[in-house]
Amino acid sequence: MLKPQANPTRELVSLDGIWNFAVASSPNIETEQAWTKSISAKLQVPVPASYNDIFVDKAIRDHVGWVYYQRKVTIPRGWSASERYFLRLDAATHHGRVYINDHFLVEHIGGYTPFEAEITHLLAPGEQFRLTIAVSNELSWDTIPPGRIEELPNGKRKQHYQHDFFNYSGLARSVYLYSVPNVFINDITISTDLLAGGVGVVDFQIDTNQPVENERIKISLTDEDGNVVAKSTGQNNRIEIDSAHLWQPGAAYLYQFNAEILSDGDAKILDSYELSVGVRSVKVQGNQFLINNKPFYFTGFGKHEDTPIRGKGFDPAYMIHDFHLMDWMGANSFRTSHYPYAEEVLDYADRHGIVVINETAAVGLNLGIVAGVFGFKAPPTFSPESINERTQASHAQGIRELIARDKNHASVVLWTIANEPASSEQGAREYMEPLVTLTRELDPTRPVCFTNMGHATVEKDLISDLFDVLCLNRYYGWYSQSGDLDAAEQALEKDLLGWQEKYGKPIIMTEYGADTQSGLHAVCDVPWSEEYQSRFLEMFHRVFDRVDCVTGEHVWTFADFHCTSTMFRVDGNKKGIFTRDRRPKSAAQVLRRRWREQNRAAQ
Ligand code: BDP
Repeated sequence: MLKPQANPTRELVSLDGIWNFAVASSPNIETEQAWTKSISAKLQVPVPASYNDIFVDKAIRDHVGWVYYQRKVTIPRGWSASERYFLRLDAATHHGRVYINDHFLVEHIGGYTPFEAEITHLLAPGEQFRLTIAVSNELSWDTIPPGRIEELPNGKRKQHYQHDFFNYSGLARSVYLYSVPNVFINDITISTDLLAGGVGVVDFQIDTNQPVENERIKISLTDEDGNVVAKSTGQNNRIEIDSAHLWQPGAAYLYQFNAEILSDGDAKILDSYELSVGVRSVKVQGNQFLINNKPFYFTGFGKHEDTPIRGKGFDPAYMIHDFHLMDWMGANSFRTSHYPYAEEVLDYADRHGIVVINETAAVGLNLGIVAGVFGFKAPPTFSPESINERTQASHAQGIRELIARDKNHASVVLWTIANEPASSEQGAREYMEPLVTLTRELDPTRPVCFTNMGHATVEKDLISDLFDVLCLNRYYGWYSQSGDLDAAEQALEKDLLGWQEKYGKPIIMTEYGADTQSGLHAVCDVPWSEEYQSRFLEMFHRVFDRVDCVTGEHVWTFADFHCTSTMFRVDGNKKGIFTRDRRPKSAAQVLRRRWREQNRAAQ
C-alpha cells in the first residue's frame, strides 16, 4: 500500500489540524447518528494525537467506546474529472468509521495501519463536505491486541487487556485527501539482494488500477548524485547495478526508484510515483544474522510511541530527537514494540541507516502472565472463549496490512509477528503456524520471529522451531531473583545456553530491563535505584558476551512510558533508559560506553 505523495501527477492535502470532538452517548452509534449533524466546537482536538490526555476530564480519558472527530473539508477546485480522489487515514485506533456528510464511507479495524477509500463519485471539485470520523477504542477477543470489556455494577464499562501500556486512542496519525490520475499506480513491491562481485539487485513489481501494456510502464533508478544508473520497463522486472552502493546499517544509501505510466501514442506522463530504495540483503545463516553478507549485531531498544500529552500521537520533533538520542548512545537498531509505528519513523530509519525489527500489534496473547503474578491459575489462552479463530483472523489481517505497508523499507530486516504469546500452552502451535506460513508467503525475503517470554522455557516452548531467529524477553534480576544479580546471572546463562544448544539459531535479547526511578540512588543492589539498573544491564552484557548465539541486545525500554495504573506501575513503566521527557538515567552511560566501543571495534 503506497503512502500518498505529492508529485507532478498527484496532489496531497493534509487534513491535520484542529477538529471538533465529542464522546458518543452510547456504545451503539447508530442510535444517535452524530455524523448527520454538526458537532459543536466546544471540545476540539489536535490531529494527530491520542485524545486521552488532551482534556482535563477523567470521563474522556477513560472512556470506553466511540468518539467523534469532525471538520469541514473542501475538494480542491482545481481537481478535475480526469482525476480520482481518496481519503486516507494513517491510523484510527482501534476502529474507525468514516462518514462523508450523512453517508457512511468506509470502516477499518486495527489501530496501527492505514486505510483509505475513494470519494470521487461522491463529491465534485470545489465542493465542501462534513467529514466525521468515529473512532472506537474497544478491544475484544476478536481484535489485535485482544482485550475484554467488563460491565460494572455502576453501569460503567471497563476495558481490560493483557498488555501494560495505556490504551491510547483516537487519530494519532495524519489524515489526508489525495488525488491520482485516472490511470494510476496502485502499488509497488521492491525487493533487493546482493550478488557476487557487488552486483545489487532490485526486483520490482508495479500494480496499476487497470491493465497497462508493459512498454508504457517506465522505470528509472537514480543515485544520490542525481545520475540515472538504470532504466527498465514493464510490470515486473529486475534491475542489476554493478558495484551497487549498498544500504548499510549506520551508512544509509538510497536510490530513487521512479515509476511512470505513459499515455498510448504521445508518451505523455500520466502517473508517476517515486520510492526511496536501499539496496541490501538480509539472511540468517547458522547462528548469524547477516546484512549484506556480514554478521550484524543488534544494539538498541524496544520502544513505544509514547510522549506526554499527545500519547501515541505522531510528533516529528520527538521522533527526530529519539533518533538522535539513539545515535548518541551508539544504538544501531530498535523494535517497533508492540505495534506498527507511523510510516514516517520507517522513512527516517531508511534515510539514516537504522535497522528495524518490525512488529504487529499482537501483544497480550497470553492469559498466564498476569495470573501468574497474582498467583491464581490462569484460564487457557487459546480457547473458543478467549484467543480463538476470530482473533487469529484479525491477527492474519494485521500481518497482511503490516507487510503491505512496510515491505519496501530497507531498514526493516525482521518481522515479529507476536510479542510474548502463550507459546508453551496447548493450541499455540495450531494458532501460530498458519501465521508464520502467511508471513513467509507475503514476504519471502525477510526472516520471521516472535518474542518469547521467560515462562515458556526452552523445554516447554512449542513453536520456536517455526521461526528463523530466537527473540527472548528476559527479566532475571527483576521479576525473578529480584535484587540478587549473582543468582540472576547464573539463571540467565543457563537459559541462553539451553536455547543455543537446542536450536543453534541467532538469539536476540529483545527485552531486558529493570524499573528505575530517576534520581533514586543506592550503594547496594537496591531495585529501582539508578545503580541497580546499571548493574543489571552489565550483568546481562557479561552473559551475552559468553554465549555465541547472542546476536543482539535490545534494552527494555528506550523511555519510561505511560501505563494503565496498577500496583506494579507507579506512574507508568519506569524501565526507560530515558525518562518520559527524555532525560538520561545513569544507565545510559553503561550502554553508551558498550555500544560505542562495539561500533569502534566493528569499523
Ligand atoms: C514484557 C512485555 C512489555 C512489558 C515488560 C515489562 O513485553 O510490554 O512492558 O514486560 O514488564 O513482558 O516491563
